Amino acid sequence: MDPEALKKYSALHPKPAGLSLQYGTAGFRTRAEQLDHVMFRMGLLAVLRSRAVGATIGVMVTASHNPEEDNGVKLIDPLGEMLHPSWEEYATQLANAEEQELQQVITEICQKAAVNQHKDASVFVGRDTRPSSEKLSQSVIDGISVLGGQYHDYGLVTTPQLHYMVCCQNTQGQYGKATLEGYYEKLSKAFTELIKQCPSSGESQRRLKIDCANGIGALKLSEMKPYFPKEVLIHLYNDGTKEKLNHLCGADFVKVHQEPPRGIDMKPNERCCSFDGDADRIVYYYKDAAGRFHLIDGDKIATLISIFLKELLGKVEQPLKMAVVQTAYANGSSTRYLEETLKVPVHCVKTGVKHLHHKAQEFDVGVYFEANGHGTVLFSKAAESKIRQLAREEKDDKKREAAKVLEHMIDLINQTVGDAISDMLVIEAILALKGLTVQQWDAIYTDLPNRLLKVQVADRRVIATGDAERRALTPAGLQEELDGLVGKYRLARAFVRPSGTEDVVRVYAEADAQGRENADALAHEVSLAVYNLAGGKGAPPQPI
Ligand code: 16G
Ligand code: MG
Repeated sequence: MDPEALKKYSALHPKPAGLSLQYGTAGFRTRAEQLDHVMFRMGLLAVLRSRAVGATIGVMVTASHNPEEDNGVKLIDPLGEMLHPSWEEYATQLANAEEQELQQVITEICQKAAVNQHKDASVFVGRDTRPSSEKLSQSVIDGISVLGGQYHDYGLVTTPQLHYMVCCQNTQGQYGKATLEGYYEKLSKAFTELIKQCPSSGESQRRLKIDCANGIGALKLSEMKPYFPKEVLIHLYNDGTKEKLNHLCGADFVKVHQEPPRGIDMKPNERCCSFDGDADRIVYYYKDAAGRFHLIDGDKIATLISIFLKELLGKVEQPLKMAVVQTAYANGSSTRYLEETLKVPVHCVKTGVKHLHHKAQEFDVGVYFEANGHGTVLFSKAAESKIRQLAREEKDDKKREAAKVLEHMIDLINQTVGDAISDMLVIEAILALKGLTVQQWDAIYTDLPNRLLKVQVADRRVIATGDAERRALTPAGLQEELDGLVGKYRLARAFVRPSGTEDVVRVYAEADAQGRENADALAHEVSLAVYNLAGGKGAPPQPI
């Protein structure tokens, strides 16, 4: 490391005085104009991480579903996973170091993490379509270069595409080719093979309308279109040519508001879906003949995929253990359906992709989804090689055919992280193979009415949670209060947790009833309890 060069370049990316940021659930995220120094320093950190693990590391510049004015950055570990938690702390230290401390903090990280400064370093960089992203990714590159790292700038890519590239690179091409073309070819080939076996269906059943949140998903789907078989009739909306990123559209808007995005023309019973701003989340929905909106969220996506995989695993007759991983936000009806009807074990973990991903790795087949549409399926190495072997060598036709379908699913699913493009193709293939309409899919179970609210408090850290965020451990008395409120309603559940991305406490409530009144009333009562016991700020929450 050349201390003079570091000083000189760091001065070109100065840290605003007094600014302190934290590497949160999904990296750093805030107003774009506050992030230049963070980007430069994450370039530095990626080089250190690369040297520590002896592999290529990814740096993605994106703020996902946040407003267009925001931006963010997250690091990607060698197999396409989220940055290891022990390094999140280094990221925070480096981002917050004052100019004159920078050198010292780097030296400390190198000592603590046993980084060999003389090793080669390689970093892949990608960015979303935000106006600020190009310049900020240049700052990442400055950071990589000043520490002597090599980089490959993929330019505009979805977040999951960059995860995919990193994994391909570090598995010497075993996972696929580390190019966009390689990604398109792998996915479209697997998809084409799957739908070859489908009963031919009418045009209306094949059509899918996609709200791209005015983000990167639109660009990448357009690039991918020539690779799709002609049976695929996708129509892109909110492609970023007219409106602002994530504004009144995208997966987050649809999930939170439980209403259709603007800018999409929805006819009754048409299958539609929304991506988020960096295309790592997806939700489906439709409007019935009476004009009622039906949301099909991550829980129902997990259920559809689980039904399909369980059937196939039954056919191949292998002792492969499958489980579903959810968070406390999963609708109670989905958990009940998976456990009681489908008889698949369900595990609940803390919010955030890294927690779900980690848990899902414990099984031969681990299906994980957050209700908000983040999710994928992981196959253990052993399960994958067994399935590939059966697909090649099994004599029994039925078993071999089932193994082949599983093999194509393995290739179609982006196992590095939830991927809206890959998840969409998985879902479209399953619906086509099973001959299911969107209404039939929706009818697998009925969601309990639910409501999400936010409460402002002086310090959200006064709330500590346990049991995968399902119980409030502090402040004293809050959980007892919540138990009393929940006890008033049928099939009710509620929990509160400090947000990892916003300065608020989140409240979730669900309760059985014809309409949403009970869920709304419970959510309001829980919000008041938080306001009263956890130091509420401003006016008390009002009834919905
Ligand atoms: C981040 C997480 C997402 C989680 C959300 C919760 C990743 C890639 N993203 O967006 O999984 O659902 O945070 O936000 O891990 P909250 O803590 O503000 O509720
Ligand atoms: Mg996202």
